[in-house]
Amino acid sequence: MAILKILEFPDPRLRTKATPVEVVDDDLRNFIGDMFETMYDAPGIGLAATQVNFHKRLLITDVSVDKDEPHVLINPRIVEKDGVITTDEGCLSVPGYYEEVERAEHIKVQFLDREGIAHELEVHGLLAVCIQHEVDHLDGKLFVDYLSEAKRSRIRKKLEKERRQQAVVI
Ligand code: GNR
Ligand code: NI
Repeated sequence: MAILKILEFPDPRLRTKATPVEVVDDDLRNFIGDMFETMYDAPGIGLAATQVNFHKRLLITDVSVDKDEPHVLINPRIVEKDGVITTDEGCLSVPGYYEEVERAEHIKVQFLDREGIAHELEVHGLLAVCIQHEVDHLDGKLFVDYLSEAKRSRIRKKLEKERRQQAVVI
């Protein structure tokens, strides 16, 4: 197992559109293990492969308090969306910033699990929000894209400045 490096906004690699997973094999399952270790270590409630520079359609989540409800969604497809929910969203690729985002409150999603078996899941609330946030990553989209240009560029400038200062220290 290994903790993977998480790409941070405005890294252009976060804008990559991920392509479908074609084979679910042991290599992929090992990588999924590394993704869970990375997500729980961060800590976060979700992680898309895009964030760890792997551009295949794969995401994981665990929104439980006890961190004992892991979900693996390979080639996820959101086939129904209903209702509206506003959440204070954060992102491991936009560290330190939280902003309100509106999404569907209830979704139906089709996907393969880590054995390659097809499932359909109906979820609502935070898990639905998290899956939508992760599917956005797979399409190269970030929650800051829902904010005003002014807010997004303020966040980008602050993160770029922080990174420059880190570069000096190291
Ligand atoms: O850890 C995370 N918390 C979170 C909170 C509200 C809405 C979405 C999220 S996902 C985020 C982890 C992450 O960046 N996943 O891509
Ligand atoms: Ni994110």
